[in-house]
Amino acid sequence: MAVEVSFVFPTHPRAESLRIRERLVDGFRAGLVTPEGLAAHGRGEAFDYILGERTTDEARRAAEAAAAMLLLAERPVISINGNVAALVPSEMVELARAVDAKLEVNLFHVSAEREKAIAEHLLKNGADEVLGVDEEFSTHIPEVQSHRRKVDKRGIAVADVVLVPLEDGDRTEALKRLGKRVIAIDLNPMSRTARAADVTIVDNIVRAAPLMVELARRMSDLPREELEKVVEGFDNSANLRATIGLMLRRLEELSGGRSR
Ligand code: PTJ
Repeated sequence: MAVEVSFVFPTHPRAESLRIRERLVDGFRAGLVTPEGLAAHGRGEAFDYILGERTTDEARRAAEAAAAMLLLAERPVISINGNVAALVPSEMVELARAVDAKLEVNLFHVSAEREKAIAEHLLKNGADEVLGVDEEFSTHIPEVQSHRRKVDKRGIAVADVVLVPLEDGDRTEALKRLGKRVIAIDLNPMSRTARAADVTIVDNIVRAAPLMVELARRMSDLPREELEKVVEGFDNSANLRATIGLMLRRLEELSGGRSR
């Protein structure tokens, strides 16, 4: 992906956040990200700001449960949209490799050109195979009300565990109705996706993705019973409540006069 000239001074107090934003804008210019993806990122940034732009203990616990769930899965699939492809392409490829999952392009704002561009981008970043772009293997999940209903027969259609980073609503509930286990990465702990998923990692994907790769590699030697204990010991609703509690405390702190 061609990197535009950076306008971010390294000394800027919000340099990292601005760099991430630039990555997304580069992704938009390269035809990976939909314009709505820029707005979606802004919403994520607001939640990240409230969380203190760090991986909380709650997010780490969720990432552990997610890594265990992916390692235990028989047919895990990682769903890739435009924002994910622009922000963490190589991390998603590494994660797929670490847990032996398939990568599938699945877009909300459907576009054949963008599907192709995203698949090529993932291949350039080391993927061996990318599903979701070959019409021959395309099928539909009637339960899903959006364009995301178009899935790959070799991927999401037959998956037992699906990772849906930066999701947009009804699909998680539909995948659950189909008996699949769903892992979400979403900075909004109040979203429908966050509440419907089996495991929700409330963290910025730029931090959550490398953390998941590290955990998946480290946990890959654990016996199945250990992994099962990690999954069974995780309570998504309690974890989300704790995260919302953290946000409230952070807002209290900020209202006490601290700001950046
Ligand atoms: O590429 P497409 O067509 O599939 O479209 C992708 C977007 C993200 C535009 C689409 O899925 C969408 O409209 O999503 P929403 O409904 O805006 O939801 C995205 C969720 O991701 C929101 O809850 C945001 O808070 C959250 N989010 C945004 N950026 C990040 C994030 N969560 C984690 N890390 C981020 N960097």
